[in-house]
Amino acid sequence: MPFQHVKDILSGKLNGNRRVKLRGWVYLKRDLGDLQFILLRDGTGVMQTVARKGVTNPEAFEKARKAAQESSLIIEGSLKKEKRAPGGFEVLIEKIEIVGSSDNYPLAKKSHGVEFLMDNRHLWLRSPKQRCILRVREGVVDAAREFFRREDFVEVHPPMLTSSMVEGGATLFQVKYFDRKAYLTQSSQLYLEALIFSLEKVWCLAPSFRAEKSRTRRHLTEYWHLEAEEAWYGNEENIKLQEKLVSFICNKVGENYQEELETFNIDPKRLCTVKPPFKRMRYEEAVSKLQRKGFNVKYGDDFGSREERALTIDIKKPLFVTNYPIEIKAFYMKEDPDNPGTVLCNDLLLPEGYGEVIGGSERETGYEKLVKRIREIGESVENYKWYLDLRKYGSIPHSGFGLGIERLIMWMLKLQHIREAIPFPRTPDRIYP
Ligand code: NSS
Repeated sequence: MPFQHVKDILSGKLNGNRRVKLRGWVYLKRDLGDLQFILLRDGTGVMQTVARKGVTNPEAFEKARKAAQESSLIIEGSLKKEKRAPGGFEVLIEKIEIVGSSDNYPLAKKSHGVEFLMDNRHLWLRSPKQRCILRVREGVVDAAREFFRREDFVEVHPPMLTSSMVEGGATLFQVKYFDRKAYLTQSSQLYLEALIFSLEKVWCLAPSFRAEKSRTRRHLTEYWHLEAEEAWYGNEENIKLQEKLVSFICNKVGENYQEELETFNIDPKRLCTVKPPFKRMRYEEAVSKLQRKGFNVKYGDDFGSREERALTIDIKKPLFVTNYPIEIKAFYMKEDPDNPGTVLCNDLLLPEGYGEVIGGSERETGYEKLVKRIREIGESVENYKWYLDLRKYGSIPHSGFGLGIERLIMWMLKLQHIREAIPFPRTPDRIYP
């Protein structure tokens, strides 16, 4: 007899009153003496199963009684409608096989401290909420892929081992590369810039690494970076693309992940109503706003989590902050000819205090200007020879951006900390499990 999945049964694909065969793990056990309830979890959902003394054969009843939380089981039985069961169905156990026992499951208690949960992340991932996050995460990536396909972008695969920095030497992870130095990539941007000369519009989803010592709720040392680069796009088209992408992802997840959202008490409308255009604010206006709120910031200071929180705590829509001063932004950003001293860039800040999720810009195309900026930040021009070649052979206007997947998920599900948005988070204090 073939195995069935819980999802197919609960969705009504398989009718009631028939035999079923399931395999999975004991999510919850209720021992009522003559009744042994086992909530069995497989990769797709949770099914109530029950062994009844006097009805279930004694051998199967005994195994059901013994099966502890998180042991793996194969259960055969008859399916029937049961209003009181989660999902409206119940399986009356006839046969049961304990595939793998599980004694003293470390997470059996109802509540645990965060550090304990993180030490047991490999087990914690089995819990209902964590499973929902993982599903939504897949939904985000799925929607992004659909979006880029519709917009005629080509998905590409840049390297993770690199020979130079993109986003500042302070957060570079150095690795030994045989007898040379190499770095873990901070962003695939420079490689995407090379690839647009071949394919025009490209995107990628890849890990980025930042040796950030800051222990905040929104920093990982390894995160998944969704980046796009567009030939012939100016800053304005780049901004429009970003708001369209974020809206598309939110709408798709809002439509297709209602059950998961419900688990987090989130009304799907919150995501379904995200629509362009987003609000915009120039950097200098943001500084004034922060000063009015009592922040000790002045023109030329970069914003951290606190400032971004203050800018977004009262708003319901994402906010673009544009035209940052050239001194505090990356070397590759193009100076705004209409507002010298500022660059054609944007950060996209998520509402309700969540802050930055995207950094984007139009790229500097002038060869000499780029050489000057590379020298100013103390980098060797030799290391960027290949990148500078892009300005020598058929240079064109172009723009791009990078979105932190975990930050988006964090906002979507109102997570308190970024560590829950990724299966195995890496932070300065944690590289286990
Ligand atoms: O540094 S960024 O602002 N921009 C770039 O890396 C550009 N080179 C991207 C591009 O134009 N192709 O990072 C982009 C986003 C940022 O807005 C965050 O959402 C996310 O990457 N990010 C992070 N997420 C989690 N943890 C850390 N440490 C982190 N750093 C950036």
